[in-house]
Amino acid sequence: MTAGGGNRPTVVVTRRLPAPVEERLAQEFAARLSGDDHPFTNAELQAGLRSADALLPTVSDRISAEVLAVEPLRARILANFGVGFNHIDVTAAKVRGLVVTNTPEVLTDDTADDAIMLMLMVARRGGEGERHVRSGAWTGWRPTHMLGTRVSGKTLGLIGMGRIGRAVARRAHHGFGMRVIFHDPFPPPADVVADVAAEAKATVEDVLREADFVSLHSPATPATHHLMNARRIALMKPTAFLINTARGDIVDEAALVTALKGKQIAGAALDVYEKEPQVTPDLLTMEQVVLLPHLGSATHETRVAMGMRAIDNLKAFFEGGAPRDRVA
Ligand code: 8YV
Repeated sequence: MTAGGGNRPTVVVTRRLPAPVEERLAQEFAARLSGDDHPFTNAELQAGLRSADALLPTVSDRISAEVLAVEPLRARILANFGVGFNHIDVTAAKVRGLVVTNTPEVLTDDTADDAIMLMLMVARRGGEGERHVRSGAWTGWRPTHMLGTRVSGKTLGLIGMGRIGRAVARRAHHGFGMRVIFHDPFPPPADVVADVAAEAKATVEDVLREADFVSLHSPATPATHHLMNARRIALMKPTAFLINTARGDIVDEAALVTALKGKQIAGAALDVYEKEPQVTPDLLTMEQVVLLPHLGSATHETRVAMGMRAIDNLKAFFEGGAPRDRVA
C-alpha cells in the first residue's frame, strides 16, 4: 500500500503493525506499509534502502553488512520496532551514515510478565498440564498427580539487571517472596538493588551455582553469544530451571538439549530461539520444557506503544532533532 507523498519522508515498514500505528504512519509519512505481512527478503530490504528515506524494520529482518552495502543508499535512518537490535549490523549501519533507533521501556513490563509466566509454567507444569487435559488423558484429581516445584521463596538468579531484569526482580521479590541474586557487568544503582533486596554476584557462574531459577536478561552481543554453554549450564543445580526471554543465541541450544536429556537441570522455558522460528526438534518432545513463540512484548498495548515510539524517533530525526532512542 502506498500513501501519497508530498514532501513527507518516505518510510518503508517491513511488517504489519497494529492499526493505530499504521494509521499514524500513513498520516505523518509517505508510508509504504506491508500489505501481506511477509518477511522481507534481502532484495526487498535493499529496495527499501534504495528508494525510501527510512526503514522501520523488526526482528524478522536481518539487516547485514551485505544488505547495507546497497547502492545507491537513500535511507538515512533505521527505526527498529523492538528494543533488541542484534539483527542489525550496527557497525555497518554507522559506516553508511545511518542512524539506528530502538523502542526501549514501553515493553519492559510485558516482557517481565512473560518471564514470570514462563517460570510458573515450567515449575508448575502448566504446558504439560494443559496438554494432558486437552488430550483427554486426565482421569481425575489425586494427591500425587503432576506435582511440580514451588516458586515462592526460592532463589531467582538474573543474568542481566537492566530494565527488564529489574522488572522481573520486582515481581519475583514483592510478589513471590523470592530471593534475588544477579550478575551484571553494569550493575544498577544501589537503591534499585535495595528495593528488591537483591545480591550482586561477581560472576555469572556464582549466580548459576545458587539459583533455583536462572532468567536471562542480557542483550545479544558477541560477548553474550552462547553465554549459556555446556560448561555454564552444568554449573546449575539439577533441580534448577533456565528461562530465556532475551535472545536465542545467548543459549547454546544443542548444549541445553544435552543437559536436559542428561537431567543436569530440571527444565527450561524459552520464548526465543537460536534460529527462530526453527526450534531444535528434541526440545519439542520434552515435557519439562515450555516453548512460547517470542511473545515477550506481544500485547495490544505494548505493540501499539512500540510503534508510536518508533514513529516518535522518525519524527524527531526528520525534524532535525535528536531521536530519543538512538543506539547508533
Ligand atoms: C519484539 C523483542 O517482539 O523488542 C524486542 O527486542 O524481542 C520483541 O519485543 C520483536 O523483537 C520486535 O522486533
